Amino acid sequence: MRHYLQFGRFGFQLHAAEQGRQALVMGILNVTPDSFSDPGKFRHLEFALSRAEQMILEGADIIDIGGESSRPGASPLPLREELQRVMPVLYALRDCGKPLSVDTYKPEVMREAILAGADMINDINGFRAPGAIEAVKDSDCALCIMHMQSVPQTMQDHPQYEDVVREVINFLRQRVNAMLAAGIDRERLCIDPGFGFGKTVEQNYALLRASRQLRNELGLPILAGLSRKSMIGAVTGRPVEQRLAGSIAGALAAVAQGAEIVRVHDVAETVDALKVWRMAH
Ligand code: YH5
Repeated sequence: MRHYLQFGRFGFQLHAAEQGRQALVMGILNVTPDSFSDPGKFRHLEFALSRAEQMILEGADIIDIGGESSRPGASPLPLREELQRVMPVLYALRDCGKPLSVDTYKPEVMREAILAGADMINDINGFRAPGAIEAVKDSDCALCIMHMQSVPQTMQDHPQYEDVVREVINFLRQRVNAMLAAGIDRERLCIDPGFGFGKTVEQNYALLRASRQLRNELGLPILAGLSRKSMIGAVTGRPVEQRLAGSIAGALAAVAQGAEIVRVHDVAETVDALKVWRMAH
């Protein structure tokens, strides 16, 4: 199954095996100022831009800009604050030559980001917020629909499913249908099982093993984000700063299951791993 994904100004023939590899690498760009080390409030912007430049040199295909930490237990970021973090980075990277994704679930941020030229909206909430679908429908940016049970503050407290794979597929199908019903072109959509978002370690791996099934049942490309997550830590026994090898194995496992896009912190290492991986296929 080959997919075309419309990415705003860009279009990708996924699995076209261009550039010597078969999956696209989305580099994670967190824009989170630290008020202690950043009293002038601009160093975080400089830092984010140099990190983006580095990821592009390392072979990132997409840059995913996020202002709000969606880690378990994290509290929501006020709208104004999120805009103040994300928008300057988006404007500054506008002409970097790579598609720009914005990781947000707030319809107001989606609208602003699209006006500023974002090529993808990556919503951990699956476009469930009132007004989210309206905010994105009249554009041509790609849309990543992710599954999450509950909300980031409490999602890891008691993840509960009778059949996690079936329930994630049903959720994603329902969201895809809602977006298609709003008139959104199918070529703009990709889906994501949402590793770590209201799932136990076992449930995360059940979803990883079932990724091809998700892709085949829904007929849409898969974006997978496992980089440095607790599902890697749980198996390796490693703290977050020592999860590189485990994260690469996770990315390759997702690609083996048909994932077209992998969302990672460590771009250079993942690109290398995918280059070698591809030669064996
Ligand atoms: C995702 O999977 N994840 S933000 C906890 C960690 C490490 C990393 C240390 N946005 C995804 O990256 N968007 C995030 O433990 C995402 N898919 C998509 N589409 C969380 C994150 C992280 C959380």
